[in-house]
Amino acid sequence: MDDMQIIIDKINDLKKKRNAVILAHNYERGEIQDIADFTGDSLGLSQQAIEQEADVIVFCGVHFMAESAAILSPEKTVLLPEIYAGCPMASMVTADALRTEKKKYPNAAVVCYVNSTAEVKAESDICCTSANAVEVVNSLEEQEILFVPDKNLADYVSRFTTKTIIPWEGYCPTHNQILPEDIIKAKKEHPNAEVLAHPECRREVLDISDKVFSTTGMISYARESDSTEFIIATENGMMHRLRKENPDKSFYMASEFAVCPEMKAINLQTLLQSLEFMQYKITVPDDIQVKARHSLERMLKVKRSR
Ligand code: CIZ
Ligand code: SF4
Repeated sequence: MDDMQIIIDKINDLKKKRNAVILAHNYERGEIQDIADFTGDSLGLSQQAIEQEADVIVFCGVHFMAESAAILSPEKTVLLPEIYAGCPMASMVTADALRTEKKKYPNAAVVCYVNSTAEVKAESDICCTSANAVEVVNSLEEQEILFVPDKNLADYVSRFTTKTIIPWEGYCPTHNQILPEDIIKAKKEHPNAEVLAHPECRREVLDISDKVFSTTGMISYARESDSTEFIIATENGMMHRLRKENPDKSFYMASEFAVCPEMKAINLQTLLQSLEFMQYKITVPDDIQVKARHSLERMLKVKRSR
């Protein structure tokens, strides 16, 4: 038996012993996605965390995702196998800075992308994900929307609403560095491919893409579409799942640099250690938890598109 298989067997044994469920985000390493009980986007995985009867949720993703699971399932132990796995975009807005900005727009509703800290969620009226951002914004009564922290998602939403969107100056470094030139080059190399882009990409990229989807939207679209070739403008962890689920179709990265180091921080070894030592427990202080849960639960009542 090779070393890798030994680790995999140990993880599966410990998982049973701890009555744990392993959740992996679509951007995680292939081997982590393969060993997980469920793969998906942060919203889908948080909903799995609520539904599962397990005592322990091992969340293979970044900090804000494990935090959301802990907020929505406070009775379960939520573990993040690598405590330093954070989201640079989530760090671009703090609760203090948001409080200051809110004073400038007293009539605005605050919509916060789930890629944000629990403190920021607690300061917001409602959360959204890339799968439901337009629906969430349009579900609100307010005409002015302070949208944090992703300026690119804010800009995308502004095209599907009559509301005034006030964007925060945050962005995802991984998606933001995908450039129109990358798409043009990829299209030249693969003229029959459809371009699927994530709304965290800049407008100039979305403008020359065929479709804009969240990761879950891309997965269902790639399955349903008659096309057999796709150029994918999002984090490269998606290639694993797309290729695995569609062995007869071809997927090309729009940019070879679209790799988020934070989403690659967890490996089989750290996952094993997480189950062995029950680390790292993610908890949210009660007062923040209650307010952040309100923003998340309010979002869950709005139907998701893709
Ligand atoms: O919401 C998520 O999980 C992220 C970060 C991306 C997506 O489109 O699924
Ligand atoms: Fe954050 Fe972007 Fe990495 Fe996702 S891909 S965790 S948004 S930095």
